[in-house]
Amino acid sequence: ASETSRVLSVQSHVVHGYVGNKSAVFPLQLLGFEVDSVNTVHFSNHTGYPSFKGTVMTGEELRSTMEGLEANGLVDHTHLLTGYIGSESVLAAVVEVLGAIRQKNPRAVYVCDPVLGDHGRIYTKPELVEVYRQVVVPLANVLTPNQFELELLTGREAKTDEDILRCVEDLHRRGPETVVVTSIDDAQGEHSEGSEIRILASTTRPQDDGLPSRFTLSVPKLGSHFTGSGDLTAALLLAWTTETPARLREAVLRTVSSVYEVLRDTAENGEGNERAFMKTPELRLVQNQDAIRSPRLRFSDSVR
Ligand code: PXL
Repeated sequence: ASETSRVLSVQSHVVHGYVGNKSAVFPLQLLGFEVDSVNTVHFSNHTGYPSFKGTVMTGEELRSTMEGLEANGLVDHTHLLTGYIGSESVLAAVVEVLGAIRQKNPRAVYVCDPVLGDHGRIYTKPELVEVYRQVVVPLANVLTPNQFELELLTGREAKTDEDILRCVEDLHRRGPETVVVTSIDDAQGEHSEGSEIRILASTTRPQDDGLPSRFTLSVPKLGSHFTGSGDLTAALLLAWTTETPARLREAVLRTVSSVYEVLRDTAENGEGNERAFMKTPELRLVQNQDAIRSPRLRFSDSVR
């Protein structure tokens, strides 16, 4: 980032492994961003393991933390980034946090990954859907739903390309200038190897590269699902859309290229944890700093 950007990242913390802030903070720092992190949960490991232990922050605790920052003049962020949020009370407090940030800096950018579920299954509290729809979505500048979250946030089906475009239009009308649908699964829920997922990006901001403000790109699906890859994607998208605010295609290609390289290397060289019966390894972020800092651009020829 040219002028130093300061991100407030409100996400999970895990002692072991890389989801939430553990997969967002280090990559953002590598790309030159100052990051203040609020840990909404403090867990031993992610919830995909056979068990986990830890504590969950309340909305009141988040408010109190913000009061501490405000009392010392430390609310001076250029960006807010949020991911998985476990309760309505924390989500309500997040809205207040954004209010406090924008009071100091009306141009502060909110990058919201509206984590609700995937492949037809809700994995947060269902009450959150309405709060995201009515309160959070209109406040976000950049929104990164998957295909299922797109349906939940718009109350429409998003099966065909026509459906998806209608949903994205609907979201633009309600607030976010940039929407990136992070995984369109044309195999409809099949985890079939060798096939592709598509990503659709759309912005209402005029582009200075003369390229369309809406496009899809296809990325090969890797064999397994890696926990934390969505958190990494949202963080990198924040970084690269800040770097090239009027060139969404470049920002998305950089993001997707980095994430692909990290996942490919994790699939190839990562080790699952035998004792925890974990077959999917943790993301290899530390080993892939170059891929994060300067991604070798891939997939340019699959953009439509
Ligand atoms: O990557 C999403 C995520 C965030 N936070 C916690 C998780 C997960 C995914 O499993 O367990 C605590």
